Formats: sequence, C-alpha cells, structure tokens
Amino acid sequence: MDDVVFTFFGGPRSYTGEDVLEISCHGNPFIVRKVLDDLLARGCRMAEAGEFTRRAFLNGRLDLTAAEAVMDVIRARSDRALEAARLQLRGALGRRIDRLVGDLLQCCATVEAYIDFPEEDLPVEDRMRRRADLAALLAEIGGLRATRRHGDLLREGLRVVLLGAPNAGKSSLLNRLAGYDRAIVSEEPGTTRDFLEEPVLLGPHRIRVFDTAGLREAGGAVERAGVERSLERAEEADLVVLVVDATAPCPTLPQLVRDRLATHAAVLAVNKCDLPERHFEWPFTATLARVEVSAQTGAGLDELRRVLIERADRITGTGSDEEHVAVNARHAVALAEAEECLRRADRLLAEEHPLELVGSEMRLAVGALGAIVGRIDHEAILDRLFASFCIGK
Ligand SMILES: Nc1nc2c(ncn2[C@@H]2O[C@H](COP(=O)(O)OP(=O)(O)OP(=O)(O)O)[C@@H](O)[C@H]2O)c(=O)[nH]1
Ligand SMILES: [Mg+2]
Repeated sequence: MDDVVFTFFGGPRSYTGEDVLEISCHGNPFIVRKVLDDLLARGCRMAEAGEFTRRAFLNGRLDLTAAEAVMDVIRARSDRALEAARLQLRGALGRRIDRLVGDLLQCCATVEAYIDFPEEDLPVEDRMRRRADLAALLAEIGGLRATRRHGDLLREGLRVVLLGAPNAGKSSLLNRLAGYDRAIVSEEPGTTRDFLEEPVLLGPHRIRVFDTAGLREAGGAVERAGVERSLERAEEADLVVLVVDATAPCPTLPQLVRDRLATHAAVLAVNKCDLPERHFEWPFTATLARVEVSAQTGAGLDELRRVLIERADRITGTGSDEEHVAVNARHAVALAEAEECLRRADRLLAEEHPLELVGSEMRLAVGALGAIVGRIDHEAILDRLFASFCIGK
C-alpha cells in the first residue's frame, strides 16, 4: 500500500502511559483511508474524541488542567494564547492548585485533630491563627479567580471597537488593520449601518476589531438602530479606538461614549492626516493616547498598531512570568465554590461554633479545588496527613 514509518512509544512513559504504536504514512488522504480500512479490518477501532488525552489523564500522566491546556494549545490563535496554554500544560495552574490544597489540608488537619479530643477545645490563639490561614488561602483563591478575565481574553480575543462620527474613516481603518477590503467605504456619511467584526493578529495578540455605524442623531430608523448597536459594542469593548476626522470640527459624542472614554482603555486616532486643512481640536487629549494616522496612505498605522499592542499587553498581562496562569470558566466556578466554603468556615471559627462544622466546610473546599485538577484521591491524602500529624501532647 505504502512505505510507512512505525514509531513505538513504550509505556508508562508514553503520552497515554500505555504502549503506543504510531504509523506515519504519506499524507495522501486516499492512502490514509486505505491504511485505516486495513487496520479496522484487522480488529482495530477508531479512537473517540479526546480519547488519547482522556487515557493520559486516567493513567495519571496529566491532571485536568493540563488536559484542558492540550485543547488550548490546539486552539491557540496568537502567541500570547499559546504561551499561556503551554504554561498550563507544563503544570503552572496545577501546581498552584496543589499548593493551595496542601496548605488547606494542613489547616484542616490542625482543626480536625481537636475534634477527636473534645476535652481540649481549640485555644483562642489557635482559632486566630487558623483564621489568618484562611485569610491567606482566600487571598490566593481571589487572585486566581481574577485571572479569569485574562483567560477569556486570551481564548476569545480582545474586543477593540472603532467608534466615531460618520465619515471619520472607521471602515477605512478596519480595512487597513485587516489587510484587505473587509468593509464598504464611501464618501457618503452613514455607509456602515450594522457593525462588522474581523479577527486581526496584532503582534502577539489576536484581537477582534469591530467597525461600527457612525454616531449621529439624524438619520432614519435603520441608521438609528445601527447607532444603538455601536453603543452596545462600546459598552462591551475591552478597548475603544475613537476615530476622528482631522479636517472636521470636534464631533459631539453621546454621554455614554464620553463616560466610556474617561473611565476605560481608549485610544484616539486622528485620521485623514494626509489632508492639509486641520480643524480638529480635541478637548481631552491629555487623558487619551493620541495617534495621527491616514487610513488612505497608511501613515501612522505602525504607530497605531504599537499603541494597540501596548494597551493589549497592559490588559492581558505579558505571560513572561513562569507561574503566570489564566483560569477558564470551569476553574472559576470551582474556585468560587471553594471561596464560599472557606468564608463559611471562617465565620464558624469567629463565632466559636463546633470544630466539626469548620472541618466539614474545609473538606468541601478541598473537594471543590480538587475538581479543578481532577484529583479524586483527597481522602487518601487526608489519611496520610493525619497519619503523620503529631497529636502526642
Ligand atoms: N484623504 C483621506 N480620506 C480618507 C481617509 N480615511 C477615509 N477617507 C475617506 O473618507 C470617506 C469615509 O470613509 P469611511 O471609511 O467609509 O468612513 P466611516 O467612518 O466608516 O463612515 P460611516 O460608515 O459612514 O460611519 C471615504 O470617502 C474615504 O475614502 C484618510 O485617511 N484620508
Ligand atoms: Mg463605515
């Protein structure tokens, strides 16, 4: 059929932990099909989706966060997303969670040690110390939860919204950033009615650029609906680029947009700088990064890209830190659950409730954190901890 190469990976140090045989044939789909048919006829079966990684997880080669990172590596569409996925694959998040669980178990063990000896209630200073432990754990969990936004931005891409008056050159700018004629451009104000979205690779970032309908009060029902949508995009934006025409007077902007510019990440792009006559005076220049561009000639575009990359870096972090993590939605839910339990444990400690209740909340928190890495053997860890725990006083 073909001349092929067989590669044998001996367990337990293979990807799945089992013996694996890989067949590399020539990349002709017809040959691949023939080889597969032959293997099926000999009693092999096709793997299910994710089966190799699933087996790797079940055989303890990967924890769940690393298994998820395999998916993130496959789906990564920018350098930043790939860096973050590779860090998670190498266990950056798994280690943070393991450390957290270890500290929590230590705290839990101290509390539970007193449960077996009811005559010796936990002394006041020990309660204080345990509450300090819980505060440190809660701070770490809060920090991890806060990386959720970063994770979303890496996976989905930063939303950059081009806003401005009709004819300012928003669509021309989108076309420049996209590198092709994505949007219709014309001298007629009100050309863009509905918003357009285009993914753009900007240095190490993947951003989603939105071109929107020009902001103005006049216009018919369709244009007004378009302006509504522009404002909605502005609300959701991670970064707003206000596009203004250098040859036009300062546009009057809706209050919502002015608030957005004052409080959120925004860049001012003064367009049509190739034209000689300049009228534009911007009242809030000091608060906005200002870039002079010409969507027509391409002048200033490199500078605009540089400013956008710098802003994006500031929003997502740079990922140069080896312990840098970015949790996903599943992790965030589990972290929130653990946080709830520890808050309750702290309240129980503060109000001097029985230690059984405190210990039970802590164990629930251990379970929630364990679900992040997919560890099911926490009972075993607890047993080991208790076995080594010195009560001998
Ligand atoms: N001279 C010059 N003309 C420009 C420049 N950028 C855009 N234009 C022209 O300005 C007009 C409007 O450009 P568009 O990109 O359609 O503007 P827009 O902001 O998308 O307009 P609406 O969709 O109507 O809100 C077109 O005739 C463009 O050719 C520029 O940098 N220099
Ligand atoms: Mg347009």
